[in-house]
Amino acid sequence: MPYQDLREFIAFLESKGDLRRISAPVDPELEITEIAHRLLRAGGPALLFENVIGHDMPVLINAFCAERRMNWALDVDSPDELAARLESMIELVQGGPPPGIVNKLRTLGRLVHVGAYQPRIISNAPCQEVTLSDDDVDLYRLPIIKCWPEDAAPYITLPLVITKDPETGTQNYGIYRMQVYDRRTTGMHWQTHKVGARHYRSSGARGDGRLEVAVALGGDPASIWTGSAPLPPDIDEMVLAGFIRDRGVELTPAKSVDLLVPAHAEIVLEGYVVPGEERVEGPFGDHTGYYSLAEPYPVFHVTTITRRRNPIYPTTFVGRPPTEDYWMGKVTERVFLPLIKLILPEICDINMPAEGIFHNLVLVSMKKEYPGQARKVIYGLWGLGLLSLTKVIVVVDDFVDVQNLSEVAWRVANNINPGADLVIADGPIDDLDVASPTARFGSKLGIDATRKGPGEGYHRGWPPDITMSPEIRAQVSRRWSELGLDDIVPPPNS
Ligand SMILES: [Mn+2]
Repeated sequence: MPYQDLREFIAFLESKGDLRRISAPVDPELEITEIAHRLLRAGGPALLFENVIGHDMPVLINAFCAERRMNWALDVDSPDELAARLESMIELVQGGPPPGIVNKLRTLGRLVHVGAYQPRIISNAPCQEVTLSDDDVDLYRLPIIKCWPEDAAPYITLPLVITKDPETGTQNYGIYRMQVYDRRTTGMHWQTHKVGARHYRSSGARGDGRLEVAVALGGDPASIWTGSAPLPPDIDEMVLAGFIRDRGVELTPAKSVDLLVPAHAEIVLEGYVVPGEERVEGPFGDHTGYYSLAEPYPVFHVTTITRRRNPIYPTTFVGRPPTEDYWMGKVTERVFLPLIKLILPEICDINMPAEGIFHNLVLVSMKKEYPGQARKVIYGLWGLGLLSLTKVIVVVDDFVDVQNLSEVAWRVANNINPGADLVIADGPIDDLDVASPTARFGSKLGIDATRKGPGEGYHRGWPPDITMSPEIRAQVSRRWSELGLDDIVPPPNS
């Protein structure tokens, strides 16, 4: 059975010895970050702070910042399992016809409608055991942490922000940070290219006033993760969560807004944003490792809070990579690879190393069959969903292990002829990019580090890799013990 809620996941982590309860008093301002950061760097357990100064609500942090905990969260041995399940489902849905690009895109669309994974609507939801409205709404009663010294305020950092497309009625779930302005208002940092921001823009375009928003804190771990995943706009995060869990997620109607919210969340904030109303948001210590500077963003007005009787407040912090979002994003990289291959089938593997915080550096291996194909991959990725924000794309041949940064550096440094192998282009860039003089628009670099052939103007004959002949390797293995070197290099197969 999949985890019903956050507390079942906490209990599981505890049973694995991978969660530590801390009963000493801790300050939600900076102190929790410093403690959690030290544990993160040490590869330590998830933390449940039970005695947060000024609050009676426990704080969960570091729940996802290890490969093992991400795997447990999604109930897999490795994210490749999920990728394989997704791949076989794609094949199933795709059926017989030759998979042209249009068919492939339809496949993606059809995945949305797989009934077994659709959310189920329930009443009497745990997330609504207590309802607070009007003057009882007070965000300062939540143990919201201030992550870094220059942060403008405390931030809600692990919210599942729920909005509905004003045109189609489809709900979207995204994780966007929320700066607390006062008891009943926060910032809503949905970045330009995120679906929440699209809903906000189209509600403004229609001029019909408020866009209703609900924010779920806590819930089952698969739902939390899917909120962080860059799904195409019309793919429902809760269907993906249902697919991962092999069981539909339970939702319930919110109390004061026309939205469905995860029934097993710990806390739900209900309210609205007004098109055109913006307020300075930031600075915030971001996952770039820099503070993102103050900029205007929409304002979220909280009108109602529902919660469990004894809720747990989940949070995270980001900073110089790797921080927790790296492990959440690594799963995204693995799970989305089959979807990327639907569009660019020559791609073998992808690595988004921690240092590149996803969109700054993407390493790709590909099977090159014709001249210029690496550029096709570069341009293709720059046209594909949120990968369009990628600043640097490095393409290597299929036999290069892109998960091995040393090998990639070696191949790239050797293989490129910079005058011929670099592509510089302009396009949309991430809101958080610090280098471009213009926000959200800037330049990108593609590096073709594949072997070149005559079709690409290279006529010298690409040199072979150096490897020892198999006969000699076998012979030396057989004779290894005789050489008396076992104490330095153990004999093969020992
Ligand atoms: Mn979405």
